[in-house]
Amino acid sequence: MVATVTPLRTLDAPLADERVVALYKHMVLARALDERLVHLQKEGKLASHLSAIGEEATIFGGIAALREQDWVFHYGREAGGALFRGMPLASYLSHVFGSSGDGGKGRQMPGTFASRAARFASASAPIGTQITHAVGFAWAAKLKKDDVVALSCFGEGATSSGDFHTGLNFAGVFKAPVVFLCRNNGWAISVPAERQTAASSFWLKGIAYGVPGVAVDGNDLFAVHKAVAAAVQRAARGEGATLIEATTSRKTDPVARVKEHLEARHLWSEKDDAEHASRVRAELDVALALAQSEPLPPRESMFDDVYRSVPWHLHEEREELQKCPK
Ligand SMILES: Cc1ncc(C[n+]2csc(CCOP(=O)(O)OP(=O)(O)O)c2C)c(N)n1
Repeated sequence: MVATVTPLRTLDAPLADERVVALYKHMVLARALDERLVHLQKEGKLASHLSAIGEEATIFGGIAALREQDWVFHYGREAGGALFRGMPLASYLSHVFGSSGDGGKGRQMPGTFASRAARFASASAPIGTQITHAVGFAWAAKLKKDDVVALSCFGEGATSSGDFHTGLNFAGVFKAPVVFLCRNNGWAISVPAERQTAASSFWLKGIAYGVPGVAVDGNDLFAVHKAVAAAVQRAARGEGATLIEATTSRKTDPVARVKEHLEARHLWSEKDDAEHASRVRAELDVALALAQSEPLPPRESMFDDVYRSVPWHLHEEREELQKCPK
């Protein structure tokens, strides 16, 4: 578990008071939500859960640096950032439990949600696919002359995928307005970062593609924000993509660091913290109970949305399914 608190390195460039307080409140919500979902997964009530515990500074710093019109191509750990950008908690939880309230009709792996409200594109389970998705989206926006930047979030393990190379090469050649945010937490399940590459770091992998690389302390909310905001501005000016490597370490709690920072700015107190924590607990109690009591989508809905006119053999299968006991 995360424990130590070390000072942030970018106190010289803080965000506006209300913005940091709002970010902190959402980081606390994300942490509490993660802790609850990890427990539910261990109890067998959830198929899987991609937790962001200890990695909130990279996720929130990156996502908060976007402009309203920008889109996120996420990995699955960025749910807290989606809530911060306006995805309703109820929609996220319906997705997680695959219930009838889920916009994806319960078909996607928990965590691979989409949200138009938050401008989050649907994620896919294969590692790295959100890199090429983001580049294609950004390239299309450029062709249409839309002022939109795509943020692609992935772990260092994804840099060994074919999509990483294809995506960075294309973005480099065509100057697609995309920001690659690589969260280096040292591990891809059981594979250590040094087995992903013989290079000395991940940020420098951009250089060969003509994509500048930036290294940042991934446990520092403001440092990540600053790096991503600069990359977004660069992309929006038509100068192309940036690869940011944000190194996270579970030894430094990014949420506690922001709390300490807020206290130093006299924007937050222990009393505020206790009150916020109890509000979050109550909100999660209600939302989790509601999501778990929702019915599942009707079984026969699995035949919907794929074909404009459903072929005869799927009609037959649907009828057969309906005759089976539920
Ligand atoms: C193409 C592909 N290979 C393997 C997997 C299995 N898998 C799921 S998560 C994961 C590790 C990803 O590590 P990283 O990209 O570093 O992100 P992290 O989970 O550490 O945040 C792997 C190998 C997968 N989903 N897709």
